[in-house]
Amino acid sequence: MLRSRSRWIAAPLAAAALTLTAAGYAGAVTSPAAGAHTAGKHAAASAPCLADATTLLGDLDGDGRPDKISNPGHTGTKMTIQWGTKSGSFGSKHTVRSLVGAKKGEDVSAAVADFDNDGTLDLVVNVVKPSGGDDPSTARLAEYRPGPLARTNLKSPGAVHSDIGDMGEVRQLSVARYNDDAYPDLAVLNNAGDGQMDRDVRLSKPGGGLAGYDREAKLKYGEYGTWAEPPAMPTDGWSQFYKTCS
Ligand SMILES: [Ca+2]
Ligand SMILES: [Ca+2]
Repeated sequence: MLRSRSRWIAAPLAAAALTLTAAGYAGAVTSPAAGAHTAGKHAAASAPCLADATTLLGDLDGDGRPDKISNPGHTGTKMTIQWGTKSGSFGSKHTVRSLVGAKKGEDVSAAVADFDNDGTLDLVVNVVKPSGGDDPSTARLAEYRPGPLARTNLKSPGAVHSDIGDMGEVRQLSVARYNDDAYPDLAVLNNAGDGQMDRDVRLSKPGGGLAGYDREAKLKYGEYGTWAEPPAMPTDGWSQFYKTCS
């Protein structure tokens, strides 16, 4: 509890720091309870912003420095991360696929946003080996990982199982804005088997974080299609929640 409370306190400070530093580097601002938890060396980060439509700059590992998250095509399947450096530049590209330890033949889908709106970006990740047949595979790994995430493997001590990969084969993940609150929602392109492809959704919970499967939400915001004509996935999720970097 202490950890989450201190992060809630840190968020407004991060927002204030953004207005003070045009460069968006808030290294001097530290959490008031920084010494109380393991993130003591971490500074509060500035708010995430969009470098372009498929590139988000925001703190993913909690060191207070913006990291570069690239999501070509908004599909979540080719996402890369470059860690922010002390000088304000970015390190080499790492694929999410390699960071989460995907094996040969497995497909990885990921979505990054501040799903709980605490100022640090979070990750939803699904790893599945496609069945290649009529019956869809289920996920080997499907997790919601609240940031900060470990640089080496994107793990989070607060990770919880996500049910996105329990009933079908996740093909794509995308951030969306379905219900009108401050928290990002998730769109899931799901291979349901036998030629069926649907768009499932996971809505934000009151107070943040993602709820589980909800039939009513799927009927309201989802869509049913086929392998030949899959439902469209949202591509404006990030721009609904993040401004263009100044
Ligand atoms: Ca960082
Ligand atoms: Ca967060």
